[in-house]
Amino acid sequence: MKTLLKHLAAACVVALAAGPLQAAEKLGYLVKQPEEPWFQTEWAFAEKAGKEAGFEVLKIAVPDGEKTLNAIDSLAANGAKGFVICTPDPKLGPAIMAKAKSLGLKVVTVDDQFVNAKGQPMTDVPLVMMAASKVGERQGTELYKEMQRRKWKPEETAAMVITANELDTARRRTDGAMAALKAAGFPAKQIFTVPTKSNDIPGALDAGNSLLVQHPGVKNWLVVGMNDNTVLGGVRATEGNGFKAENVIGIGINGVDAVNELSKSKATGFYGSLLPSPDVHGRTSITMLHDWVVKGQEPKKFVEVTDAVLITRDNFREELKKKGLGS
Ligand code: FCA
Repeated sequence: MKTLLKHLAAACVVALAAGPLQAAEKLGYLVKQPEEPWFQTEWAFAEKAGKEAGFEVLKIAVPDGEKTLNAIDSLAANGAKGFVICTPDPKLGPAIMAKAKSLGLKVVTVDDQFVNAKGQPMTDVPLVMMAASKVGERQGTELYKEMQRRKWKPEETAAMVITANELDTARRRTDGAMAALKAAGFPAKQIFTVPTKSNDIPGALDAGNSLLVQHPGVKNWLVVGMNDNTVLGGVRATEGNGFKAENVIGIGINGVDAVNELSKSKATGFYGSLLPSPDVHGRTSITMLHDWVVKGQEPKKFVEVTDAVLITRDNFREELKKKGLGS
């Protein structure tokens, strides 16, 4: 009898120990703009990583601060131990961290870095992001190259730069593009900036329109912005103001958000896009979080994802496929 009880007790201990290990870990993945293929790609690759390693990814759209804080509550109520987030507003950083801490959730940021009340980057929170300045510089270099290929005269050409300077990654990209244009020899006085009110096509279209009316007499336009939608908005503005595709060169950033445009039967002023690695962002950020939650392995504070490839109408299907992003 005694031995039987001993065995039973031992079995209970084993079952108890095994219990929590059997339940698949739940981790959140919160993104500010789920309508962008960029974020859909991050989600898809985070889910893939989850399937492979046996955890569940709870995908939540967080377009504003209220939805973000509610999402964190509901993650905790559902037993999640942490989340990856691309915040709708970097200034929400302290509120997000306070809430996560109070609920015992771990946080990894992706793409957009949190800032504190003084506007300084919260470098203590792990971050996975693209090499923003480098990608921006590449955008400027490629624009200049294409302009030369078309034999445009610099004095007949201007650059429309649609900015979103409150977002650090955006500011670094457009600053990088302007620096590269100037370094290549593009006249600084023909580079014009305009801020966008929202990081989408309608916002950038408005910004582009207001810039164009201020600079009549320009024959050719280069269009710079922090991502594909911003550049698409700028290109739409040139179209609305009577510019033909051959007089406009727009190069976006994200790549996956440019597929519809590059698939159009006729070329537009949107010449191409720099495609970084949304797949790597999704997989790396969620894996760092998972290792932290499950193995107690502290993530690196900063992971920069480099290398971007220029996709155009000529090569986009092939290049997307190479990265496992083709349809
Ligand atoms: C920011 C932009 C996105 C994407 C991401 C990497 O969050 O808004 O479009 O470029 O950085």
